[in-house]
Amino acid sequence: MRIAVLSGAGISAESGVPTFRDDKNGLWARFDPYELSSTRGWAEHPERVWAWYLWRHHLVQRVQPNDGHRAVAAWGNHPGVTDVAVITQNVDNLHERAGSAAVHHLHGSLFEFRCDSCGSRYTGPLQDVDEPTLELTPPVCALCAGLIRPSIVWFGEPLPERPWQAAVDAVSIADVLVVVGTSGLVYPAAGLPDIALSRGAVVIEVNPEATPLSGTATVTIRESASTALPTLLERLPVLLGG
Ligand code: BV8
Repeated sequence: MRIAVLSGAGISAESGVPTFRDDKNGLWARFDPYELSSTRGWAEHPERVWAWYLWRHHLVQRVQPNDGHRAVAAWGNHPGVTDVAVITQNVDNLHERAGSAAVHHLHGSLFEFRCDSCGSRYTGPLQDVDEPTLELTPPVCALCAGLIRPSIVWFGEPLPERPWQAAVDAVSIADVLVVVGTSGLVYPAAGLPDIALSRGAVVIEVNPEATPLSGTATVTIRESASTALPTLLERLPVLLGG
């Protein structure tokens, strides 16, 4: 059985990583996250955007993967499972730290940085933030003096070709697609389950809340990721009415 997983911020919520909309951290609560993670937000307030990402970079390093991430990483050893492809909208590295090998980051990563002008990868020093700071000056590129930015896909930016194609390929051959912890509002990622459904693959949604996918998913499990995922494969026969 080939499994594909599409995860969103909800799978990391139980690790203590605020979801995209629910980050009530005082400093940025008054800013619209869609504004902060957009090309316009970066153009207008690079110091504010840089400080927000560095704070999130700091937070993720101090939390651990949870039972949901670990369950997904263990599915590759499950009898009958021949392949597990992890597609994530998240910019944290918790799937990797839980042991998942092939993780396709559709929206980039908090741990990769590049020059906003010449695109060259940045591996230089970062300010170490222990407290949330509202503004920090981004480093400058040694090659062209452009601003260093996180290698994250902002609203209005195209998704990176390789992870996107890998995601489309994975949902095009999967027998089961598990969609976990995403509100299913952000495109083109939110269109991936439709590809699986159009082929007759089983699509299982794991989310305590209803989403636009709930009406079309084969099975909807109203549970948290760390509750549902560890026993999901064992429950498949019952879930699918076998
Ligand atoms: C693009 C990085 C084109 C930033 C993010 C139609 C087609 C194509 C594009 C569009 C379209 N319509 C509109 C667009 C534009 C836009 C878009 O989709 N807008 C939305 C708002 C309508 N899309 C784009 O701009 C994309 N680019 O299309 O480019 C293009 C082509 C060529 C040339 C130029 C341009 C780029 C989108 C990527 C944006 N970047 N992330 C960052 O993270 O800082 S998206 C960001 O928001 C997250 O990654 C996440 O994917 C999304 C939503 O965040 P959250 O709500 O926090 O998380 P999530 O949605 O996952 O919801 C949490 C869920 O978890 C909830 O349902 C909750 O119930 C559940 N949950 C909570 N706890 C648990 C749980 N579940 C399980 N267990 C729990 N314990």
